[in-house]
Amino acid sequence: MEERRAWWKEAVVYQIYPRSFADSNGDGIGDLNGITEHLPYLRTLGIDVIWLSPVYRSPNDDNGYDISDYREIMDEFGTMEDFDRLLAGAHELGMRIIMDLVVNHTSDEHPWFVESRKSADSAFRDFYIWREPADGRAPNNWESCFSGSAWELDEATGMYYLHCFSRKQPDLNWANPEVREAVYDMMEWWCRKGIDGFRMDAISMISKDPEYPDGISADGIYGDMTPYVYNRPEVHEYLREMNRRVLSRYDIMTVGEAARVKIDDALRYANSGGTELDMVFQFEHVKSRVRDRRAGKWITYAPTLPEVREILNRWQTETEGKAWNALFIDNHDLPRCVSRYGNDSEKWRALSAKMLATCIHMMKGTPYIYQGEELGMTNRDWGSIDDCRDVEEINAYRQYVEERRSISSAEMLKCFGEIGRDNARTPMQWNAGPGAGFTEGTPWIGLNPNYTEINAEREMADPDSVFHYYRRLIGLRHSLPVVVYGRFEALLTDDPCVYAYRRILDGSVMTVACSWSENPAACTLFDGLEGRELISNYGSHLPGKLQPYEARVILEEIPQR
Ligand code: TEU
Ligand code: CA
Repeated sequence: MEERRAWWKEAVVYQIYPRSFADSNGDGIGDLNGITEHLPYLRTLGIDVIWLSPVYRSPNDDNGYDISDYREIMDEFGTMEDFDRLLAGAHELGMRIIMDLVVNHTSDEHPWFVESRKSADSAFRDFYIWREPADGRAPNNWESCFSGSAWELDEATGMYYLHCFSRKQPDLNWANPEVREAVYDMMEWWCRKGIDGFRMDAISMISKDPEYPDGISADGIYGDMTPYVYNRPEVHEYLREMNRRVLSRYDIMTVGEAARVKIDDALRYANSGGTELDMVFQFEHVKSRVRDRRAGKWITYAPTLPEVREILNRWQTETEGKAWNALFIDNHDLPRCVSRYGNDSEKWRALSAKMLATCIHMMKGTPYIYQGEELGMTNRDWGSIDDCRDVEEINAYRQYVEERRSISSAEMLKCFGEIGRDNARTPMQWNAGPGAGFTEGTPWIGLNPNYTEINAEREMADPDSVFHYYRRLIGLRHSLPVVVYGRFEALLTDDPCVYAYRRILDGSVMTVACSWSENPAACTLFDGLEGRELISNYGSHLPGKLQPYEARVILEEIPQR
């Protein structure tokens, strides 16, 4: 089936976590002017769209994902004038900017909530989700994503409010049409400013089961809210309404963060009729199915090639012609991909980072690069809880190490080193100078000490670097329609080491093979294959096998009758 063309299908997106990207004034915190200064870097890389993690006014309980004013810029990040300059600067260089839309919840310091909590008959009471206590306790057993109960008792009225994330992130009540109108107004305000789209935070969670039933409990204390919070049927109604009211009236792109989404639901969210969103992030391939029960999600297990491949192949194949994919293995909530799926030792880091990039970027969908991924930035060690900054990590440490004592401090810190969100939030490594070129002051979160070796300045000067490899991958997507629109066909689906697939468009057949192994792996796909090598992380090849972490892409042009 012929795929309908769209600019956002042809684009490569780069995610910026502003707090950790570039500090222009020496206070140790990244800011908008820091981003503006580095726009030429992003232009050189070749990206088309910047996704800005939240820059709105926020008390920063969750680094901007707790918003107290949707129409102001966070003081530490600069001013609205700085934002306007950033937007204009990006547009001048041919890049677009999409904003993070965080509307599952606000900050408890947002005026809506300040009013809402004052009394049970406040005009804003129904903007949030309030319930009476049940037998003197929380209304149900739901556990928040950030540990502890998802309900917080509020003194003023003796009632509980729901917070799926931290207690400073009360959930908005989407069943209330006034809430929806207020959100659409705000979105419209940003669209009129000229922004180019939205990444929608936790959008699969905006509707809740009005019965608020207890969830199944694994630890006998808290219960799982998943069936009552995620991907409920009303979400699609709300999104169709949002689409009619706002999205369809602007030339923008939208991507929903759809935690726990299955393909069936994604086919609705990202339907090719365009009645909801353009695409969604699904998380099956980055979430581990293994749990050891001592500390909730906190484990050190890394997913294997067969697990990741089964999931991604299924998403590629079952969405074909029906919905568009978002391609990613890194973001601000995940460990660094080279540490988790590749090999971050000195010997293999660059090779395995390039291999993973090839694997993801040659698939069908819109690729997202998370800042520093293009340098092969790695996880770091977390020596002490005092080094950690993430509210999720800090709450989990309190619950499992200090209160329940179900895991030791050392083991928990090891888990943080494997899957903690702070790994993604260490400052961007610009150069080998003090502060890694990120700041002239003291960074708000400790640098990864390897910045003296791994940094943008060094990689830009080295044609063989991870950075230049990403630049070339992006270039291929921009120049070859088969990379964007070609049909996906899985190959070698039982191979223990090699991830292989084909992309096919008219007479173009692109064959991709990536070895996830640090040992040579048998592979005869390329033997006798006539065609042009588009990219590889090795300068020469061996017949019958792939070298450690080797990635190779060959394009055959078959004459059409
Ligand atoms: O994440 C929401 C989400 O779906 C969670 O799965 C989250 O990824 C997980 O708890 C982290 O380990 C979004 C944002 O991406 C995240 O940064 C915010 O903290 C969260 O919403 C609340 O706004
Ligand atoms: Ca700053």
